[in-house]
Amino acid sequence: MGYRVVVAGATGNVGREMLAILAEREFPIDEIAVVASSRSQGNQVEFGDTGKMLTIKNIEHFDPTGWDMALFAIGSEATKIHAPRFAAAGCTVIDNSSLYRMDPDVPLIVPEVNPEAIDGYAKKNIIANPNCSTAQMVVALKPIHDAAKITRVVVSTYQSVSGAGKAGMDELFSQSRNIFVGDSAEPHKFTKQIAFNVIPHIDSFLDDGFTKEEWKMVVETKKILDPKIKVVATCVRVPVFVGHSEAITIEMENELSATDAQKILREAPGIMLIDKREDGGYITPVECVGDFATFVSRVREDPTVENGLVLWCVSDNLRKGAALNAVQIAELLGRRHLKKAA
Ligand code: 2RA
Repeated sequence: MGYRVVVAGATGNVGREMLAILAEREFPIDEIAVVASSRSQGNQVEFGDTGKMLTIKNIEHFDPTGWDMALFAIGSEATKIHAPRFAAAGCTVIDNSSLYRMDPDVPLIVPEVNPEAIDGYAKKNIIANPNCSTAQMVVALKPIHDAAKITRVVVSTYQSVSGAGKAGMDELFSQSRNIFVGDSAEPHKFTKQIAFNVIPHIDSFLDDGFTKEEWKMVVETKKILDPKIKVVATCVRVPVFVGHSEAITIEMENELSATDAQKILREAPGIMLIDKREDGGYITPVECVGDFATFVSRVREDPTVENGLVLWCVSDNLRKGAALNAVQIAELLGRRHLKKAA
């Protein structure tokens, strides 16, 4: 016996990946519904590569009563309207927007890091999925924190345009083509030219000069991993279609050699260590696309502090950073609470 599952926002980058991953991981499903705004009503999407076509229903008119869980990838505005409605009808919402992430009554979950926190989900019947850049970073930090107690993290991100949705991907493609043929590279989605460029700005600016994306990395890491860890982030958009990269500098209370860190990371859940210390012996974003793992490379000791490490972390932002993590939360919810599947 399986679950009755809803995917909300099935036409977007993340919604499509949610369907693909539910199918790939053979999530136990008795019935699946896909919902989106009225604009997409009646369109069809494929359930992963199964050949099964699903017709999109209008979320406004969808009655969630009797459905077990809903994976939401519809943005904060629509989530504000529909998540409480689904949750009140008994359909547990796993939400990819930022709306509920810092709500004390909503668990913010990365299953490799804080699975036990899901036990508080019933307060609102909503579970939050973290921001993509946080998700992969905390997977990499968790085993190091367990071994040597991380005190401070300095992270610089190299985030792909797919994090900004299909419009971001379209802009990188069309600008690159236009530049080759001598046409205009006028930015629309991003604030500056993204093709053959990098932009040190993701999400809106806050009063202290940081961006909201940078703030999310700070507060979400504290909520998921440890409120005592200090984090400072610089988030940068790069001309890569899929796959976020991060250069992470870590300070720890206790000593941990690079060799011991490599050993620990090699065994850690969700991590694939590719660290050969030779030409090409590391992972780049194009190699992580479509993969489930968070890749870690270039682990080395930081000689400028007493107990420090530096590493490179790459992951498919549409997967571990969004859809995969949401499906892993659904699996965890099934294992710990909604135990109806065989
Ligand atoms: C980005 N973090 O990459 C966002 C997506 N959630 O823009």
